[in-house]
Amino acid sequence: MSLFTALPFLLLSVVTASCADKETENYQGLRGSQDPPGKMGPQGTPGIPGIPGPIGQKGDPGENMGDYISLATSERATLRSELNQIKNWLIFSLGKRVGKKAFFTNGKKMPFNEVKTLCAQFHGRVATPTNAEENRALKDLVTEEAFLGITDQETEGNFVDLTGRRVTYQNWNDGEPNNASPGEHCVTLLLDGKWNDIACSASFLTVCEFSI
Ligand code: FUC
Ligand code: CA
Repeated sequence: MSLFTALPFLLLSVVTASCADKETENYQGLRGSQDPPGKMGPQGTPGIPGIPGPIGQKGDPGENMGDYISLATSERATLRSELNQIKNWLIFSLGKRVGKKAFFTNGKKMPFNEVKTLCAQFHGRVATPTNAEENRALKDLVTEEAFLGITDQETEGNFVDLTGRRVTYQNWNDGEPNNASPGEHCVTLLLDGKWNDIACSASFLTVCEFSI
C-alpha cells in the first residue's frame, strides 16, 4: 500500500485516538472524591538486638562489712565508757548514788504535783527510798525537808509509791503519820531521815531519782 493509499487510514486513526482521549478526559472530570486512608497494618516483627556496649570502668573497692562492724563495736565501747565517766562526775559533784539509782536535787522547793511533773519531765521519779540504805543516801544528800514519792491520796492511811504499790519500807517519825488537820496525804523526809505525812499543797525540796 502506497503512502497516498494509506493516508486516509492514518488520518482516521489519529482522529479516532484524539476523540478517545477527549472521552477519557470527560469521564475523569466526573470522578468522585478519594476515600480516607485504610486502617494501619499490623506491627512489624522486632528488630535484632543491638551489639553490646563497651565495658565500663573498674568500680571502687567494696566496703568490708567485718571491718565496719569491728570499728562500730569499738566506737560504741568508747562512747559507753565516756558516758559512764560523765555519770560518775555528775554523781560525785551533784548527786548521791545508791545501788542502781541516783538521787539529784535542783535545790528548789515546790508543791508535790510540781515536783512530780518536773521529775517526770527529766525521765525520773520523785525520790522514793525503798530501804534503810537508800533512805540514808537521800538524807545525806539534802539539807532541807524533801518530798518523797509516797502518798495516801487514794485511801487514807494506805501509803503507796507513785506506781500505786504499797510501800514495804517505812521510817515514820514518832507519832506519824497523824493526818493532821485538814488532812495530810503526802510525805516528807525530815532532816534526821525520819518521815512525816504533810499537806501535798505545801512546798518542800525537789529530789528526783534516776535509774543508772
Ligand atoms: C506535826 C506533823 C504535821 C505538821 C505539824 C507542824 O503535827 O505531824 O504534819 O508538820 O507537826
Ligand atoms: Ca504529819
